[in-house]
Amino acid sequence: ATASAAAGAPETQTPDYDAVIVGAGFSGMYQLHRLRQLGMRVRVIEAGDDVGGTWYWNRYPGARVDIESRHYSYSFDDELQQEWDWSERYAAQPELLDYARHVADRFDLHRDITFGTRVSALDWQDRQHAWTVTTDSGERLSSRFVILATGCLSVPQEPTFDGLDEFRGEVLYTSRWPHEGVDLSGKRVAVIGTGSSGLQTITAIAPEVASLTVLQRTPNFAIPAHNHPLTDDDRAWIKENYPQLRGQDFESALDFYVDDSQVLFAEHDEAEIDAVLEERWRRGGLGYTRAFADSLLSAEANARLADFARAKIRERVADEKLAQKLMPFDYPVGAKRMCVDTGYFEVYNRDNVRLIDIGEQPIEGFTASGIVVRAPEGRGGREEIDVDVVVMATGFDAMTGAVDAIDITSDAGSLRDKWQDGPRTYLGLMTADYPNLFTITGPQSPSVLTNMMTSIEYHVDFISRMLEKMTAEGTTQVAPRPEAEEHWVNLTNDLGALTLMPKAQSWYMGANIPGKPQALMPFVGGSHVYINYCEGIVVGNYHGFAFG
Ligand code: FAD
Ligand code: N01
Repeated sequence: ATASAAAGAPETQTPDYDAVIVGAGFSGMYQLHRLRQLGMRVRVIEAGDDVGGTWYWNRYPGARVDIESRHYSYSFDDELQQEWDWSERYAAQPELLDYARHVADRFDLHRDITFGTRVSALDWQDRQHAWTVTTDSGERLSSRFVILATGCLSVPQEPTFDGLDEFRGEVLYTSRWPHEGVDLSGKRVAVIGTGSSGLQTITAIAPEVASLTVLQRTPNFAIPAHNHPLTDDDRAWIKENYPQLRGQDFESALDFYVDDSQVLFAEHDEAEIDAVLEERWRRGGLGYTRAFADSLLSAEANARLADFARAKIRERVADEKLAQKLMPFDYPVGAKRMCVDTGYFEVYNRDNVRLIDIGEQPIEGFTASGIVVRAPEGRGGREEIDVDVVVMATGFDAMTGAVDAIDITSDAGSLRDKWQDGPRTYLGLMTADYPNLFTITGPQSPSVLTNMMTSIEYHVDFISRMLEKMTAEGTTQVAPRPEAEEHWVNLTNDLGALTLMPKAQSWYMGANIPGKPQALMPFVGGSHVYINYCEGIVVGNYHGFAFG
């Protein structure tokens, strides 16, 4: 049932809704606002009990953005950005959730959102040009369009360990942290996972817990945040400069301006290189890898960035052997998501913190009182670590997890089957044979490699413009042409293969989920390139899309 084959007016009555949006994080909220402005009848369905998505669910201690708030915030409404005051350079989760609630109140979004309800199935009705949407409360409704605002990092990865059920302490997931908070003071705590969530949690709880055991499978590169409270003057400056800041964001590779270098590594002389890296380190944040134009293309350039970052770890950790264990050696900088930290490595100078390298001391399982690992080399046998609380900071089934969790079918069969070897999309926005179904920041768009707020706004605007055009023209169906999709899949894969990204076992590659097909999921060509490409497609009368 491709769009072109099914061209023509739909057979029966008007669907219940013009659009159903799945998810009420920053994507779903803005999409609702935009479609309302077009006069569409819209319903949002959200599994959580409030807006905010990521910032509703991830309430672990220390959770905060790794992109400064002046970039990581909505740009679509000037009054909104002028009236909102960020308290810190990098906002923390409670403030981000407040911000999401403020936006929902300000634009009166709640009345069109059904909370506490999960979309379980979507079935395309080719003759009606509409989707049948089924929820876990048993409701069925029809909608012309469905927009998946389901998030790239919204399905937690919950690894199993032998004996976990027998553990009598508390098991907490960073991604589903209890809303009432948890008092960890004086407790013996273990954290499994040293990605961004793990690093932030570890840094925040180390001073208050009795003992902290960190179980590290892969060490991570971390760049200092240099976070600080914003002064009134800072806020005034930001508000005054928003037009310029936002303009720069939409024109940059990462969707936030970090002064991307245009100079290749080899064009620098030796003396310059350290100065360039020191300056990037001083600025802090994710712009570190933009120090050279080819940081993620040239193994030599990348190795230098890695050496420099490792030397910084050495400076921060008193014990040399421990510092060595905390250094990543096995993958290029930036090929796994870098962390942005505030005092992470210094945590290991504390007497109450112990690092277990899972490579040397694998986790053998759990007992009623704690975790069993292999004893340190030379000692033989097992070691039992008694703890009161285990924190799983074990990540997400990223990018495709939330889409795959919904049973999506059309005449072409199941989308899960279509994507069994990896996602296939056109522009990361739609997939052939599943008409009128959009993914915001979907796989094969820049999404997770960028400031997500900017990527979200661009996708929402793209979708909204397309639906406005369709309404004006009286068309009721759109899908990518299979050959356009084939081209885009090949282009994104080929671009990815030119970079160092596939050299890491990362969640970008699906490598963190046992059995998941390995494919580089985000588009690596830069958001500025992507936006220009998409705008070219719009100018070309939505080249590659078939309307009916
Ligand atoms: P989400 O915020 O994930 O919202 C999706 C919503 O859809 C969720 O509320 C979920 O409950 C709902 N949902 C999913 N499936 C269904 C279903 N079947 N039925 C009903 N509802 C469903 N990005 C950055 O750019 N900068 C950062 O600093 C940054 N920090 C992050 C920190 C953490 C801890 C995490 C986990 C992610 C971070 N991200 C960051 C990425 C972040 O996910 C995005 O920035 C952004 O919040 C995504 O918004 P979203 O609305 O697209 O998705
Ligand atoms: O998840 P992760 P995350 N046994 O997948 C380990 C965003 N974010 O929630 O690396 C033992 O990065 C796993 O080990 P390995 C950001 O985009 C941003 O931390 O696979 N260990 C890894 O160390 C980020 O990248 C912020 O070898 C196991 C960790 O668990 C993304 O969300 C904050 C294991 C998971 O790390 C995901 O980050 C938080 C097992 N069975 C999140 N399974 C900001 O700072 C997994 N691990 C803005």
